[in-house]
Amino acid sequence: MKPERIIMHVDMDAFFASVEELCDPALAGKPVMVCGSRDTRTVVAAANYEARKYGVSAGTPLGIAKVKCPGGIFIEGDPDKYVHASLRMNDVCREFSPTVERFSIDESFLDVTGTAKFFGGPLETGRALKRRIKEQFGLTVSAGIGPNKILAKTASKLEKPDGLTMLTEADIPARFHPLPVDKLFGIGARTAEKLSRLGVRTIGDLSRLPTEILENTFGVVGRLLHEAANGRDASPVIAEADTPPAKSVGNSYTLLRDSDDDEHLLRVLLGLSSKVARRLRGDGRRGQTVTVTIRLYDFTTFTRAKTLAVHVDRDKEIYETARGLFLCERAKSAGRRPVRLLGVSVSGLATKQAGAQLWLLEQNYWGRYDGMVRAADRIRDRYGERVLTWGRLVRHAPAAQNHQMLSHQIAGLSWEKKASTS
Ligand code: DCP
Ligand code: CA
Repeated sequence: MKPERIIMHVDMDAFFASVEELCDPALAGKPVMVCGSRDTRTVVAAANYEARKYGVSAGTPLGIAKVKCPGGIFIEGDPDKYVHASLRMNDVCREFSPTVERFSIDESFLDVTGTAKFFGGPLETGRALKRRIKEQFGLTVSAGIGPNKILAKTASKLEKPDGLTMLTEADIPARFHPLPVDKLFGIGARTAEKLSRLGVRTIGDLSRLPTEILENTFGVVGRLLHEAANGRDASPVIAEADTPPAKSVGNSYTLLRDSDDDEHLLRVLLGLSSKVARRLRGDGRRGQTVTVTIRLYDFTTFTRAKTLAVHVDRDKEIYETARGLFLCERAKSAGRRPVRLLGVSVSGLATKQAGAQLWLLEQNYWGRYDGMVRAADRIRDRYGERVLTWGRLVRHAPAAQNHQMLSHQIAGLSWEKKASTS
């Protein structure tokens, strides 16, 4: 018989807001909310626990948050910084098990069945991981431990923030079943609403509902719901190395305001091309087909693709191709109508070796450029994405608006930070 699994779920507390507090110690103890651009399309993305006392949470519209928490500090989010912090946290998780699945920007599952004994048992492993993250980065996380993903994820929520909770099968009747059904991993608002029409309030109510009723209402998902409500889940933790390689690598960006300014749109395209190129290089892959997506203000969407003669992973080649496709589309169907979203992706992927037939010939031409790109990638790996970028993007960045760029290094996490000089 297989030994019972030991699964840990790690969830950063008030993630974006906590990273901001790390950047600026003056924020400690104050209500902090991270949001999108100050003037458009914005809701609170993360509220620290101090701000939550005023009734603000993720998804609260900015206007309402300002009324509920008038003395609060509102910070424009900086996704690159959070991704950087997230990757560093995941590196720490991998010190505790080789089987780590990144589940979202601030959540990971670890299968510690084989490794927990080295740390003195499941709870000791959780304590050691929390201590390591706290000491190295100054951030708190909540960890949940259980025999499967469902119980581990439920456990991590029970004592937030800075929690460490274990749910075993024996805890199911007293600690799992009394929870509201929408706390069950995988139940969204619509399923919760359908369940409430069936008279289901708690996870226990769901576990007692005959499977036939669930299957009639939810189809095949019905059986899974029944299993989940009984604390059973056989799904494995899938380590990144076990995930089949993606067929394409892409990034898209919704503009803060719709724009018909092609110069501005091309700068966005350059930023996206650089990101995609960097991800390809990070994966040791190159791609042959570049695709550009243009979504207009009214959600009409155009995609155009071009397949190149060789596989590429350089910012320059991807951007030049994306630029050609973009300008061609602007001259035709997309006209000069305002754009809402731009995307760049590269497909037709091959490993660098397979895609490098022209490698020797190319080396003479690209040698110094590639050396520079490799050095830049290493610097970004260490200090975050924003420390180095194209001059063209810097000149037009919000930095021009009374901001100076400061390089920050806080307890092992380093990045560049905007500081208002006005
Ligand atoms: N996030 C977002 N928009 C949302 C919800 C979340 O941009 N509607 C971002 C900000 C969060 C991060 O994702 O910091 C992680 O989401 P969580 O739901 O885990 O929330 P927090 O980490 O902020 O808080 P908690 O301590 O409850 O986990
Ligand atoms: Ca979180």
